[in-house]
Amino acid sequence: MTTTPVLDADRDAPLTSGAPHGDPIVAVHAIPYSIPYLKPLHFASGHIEHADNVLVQVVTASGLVGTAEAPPRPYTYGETQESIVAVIRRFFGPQVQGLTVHDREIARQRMHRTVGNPTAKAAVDMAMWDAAGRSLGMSVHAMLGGYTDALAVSHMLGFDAPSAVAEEAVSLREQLGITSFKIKVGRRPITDDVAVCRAVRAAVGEQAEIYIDGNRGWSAAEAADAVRQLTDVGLSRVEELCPADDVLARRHLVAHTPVPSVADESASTLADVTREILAGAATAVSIKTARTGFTDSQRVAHLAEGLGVQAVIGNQIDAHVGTVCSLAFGAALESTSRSAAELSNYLDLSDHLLTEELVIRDGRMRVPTGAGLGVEIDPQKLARYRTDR
Ligand code: MUC
Ligand code: MG
Repeated sequence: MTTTPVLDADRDAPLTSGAPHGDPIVAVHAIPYSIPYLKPLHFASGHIEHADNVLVQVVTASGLVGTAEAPPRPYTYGETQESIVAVIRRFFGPQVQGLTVHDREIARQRMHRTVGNPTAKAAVDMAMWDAAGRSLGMSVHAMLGGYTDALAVSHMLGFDAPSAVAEEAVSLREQLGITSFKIKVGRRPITDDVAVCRAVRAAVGEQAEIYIDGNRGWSAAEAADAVRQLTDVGLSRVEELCPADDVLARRHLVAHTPVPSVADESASTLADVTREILAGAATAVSIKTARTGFTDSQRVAHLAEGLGVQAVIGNQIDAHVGTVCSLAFGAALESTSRSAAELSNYLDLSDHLLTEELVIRDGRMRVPTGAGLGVEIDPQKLARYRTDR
């Protein structure tokens, strides 16, 4: 018989770890599900047509359930839906069982002995926070700092023809009041993307915020050319225009770009954020709760504040539960609530797992006020979309 290599999970755990005195975690479920997108999103590093996510549920002895979700992004982190399910079932679930939902630092320390797997770790972490909030009758948003009750929303616009992207932006502004747009770029020739940016600016007017994300699609030289051509479009920032591997050229590009350069996939850990910022390879950072959970997103936000760089709430092409996590975190801190947060791409999904719709009104999303994340999973919807039965 083979034994599951759960690592030596208890070796460094403090003697005071919550269980057995509290309400120990007795199970961690990793449930794969699939919901089609009405409108697929195409970008330089990949495309997405289904939310093939993993719903993670942490269950305690008293029956408390905390929920979060992990979105597989193989082109960004190397994770797949299958790998997320496997690593949670085999490593992370057993490592947190026996802890209470308040033992998040111990859970972090145990999970971090396995390298990589950021969205799997983050989902376990956030499910523990959700359960912790429910056990205290408090919202996660309040536990994280509770700075403001709503965030301005920014929408990511994927690859398409200039007129189609411009129409999408106008319809989001007219229907939901959204006035901040991230345009996906990184195609060749660069003039295709320049034309899209110009069309969106002409359609949404001077007051709207526009910024671009290249998902590493260009070389540093192409990126410099594009930034020059886009001067009159009035970008508020640029993100991952070229690979972090272009070390010196990227540093040169960032130094000569007149707006903040956001590190996204080049800075998915605390160490990466520190290195990218101190190397001059980025001058702002994207925080995605989907990859750093709440526990490490707090660390990234505080690090960014200490380094004096802007922290923006990014979107891992999150479905509904993931969006609520980004919202709860972004609105909890003063630093992350300054900029519009990328919260709205769930709109392109054909359905969701929640009992209630998420709402964007006047370009803003209000944080749910209930305990934990303040949203509930509809069991019938989950039964319909889960792919493991
Ligand atoms: C983004 O901001 O880059 C696309 C790839 C990824 O890892 O996240 C999305 C959005
Ligand atoms: Mg990005």
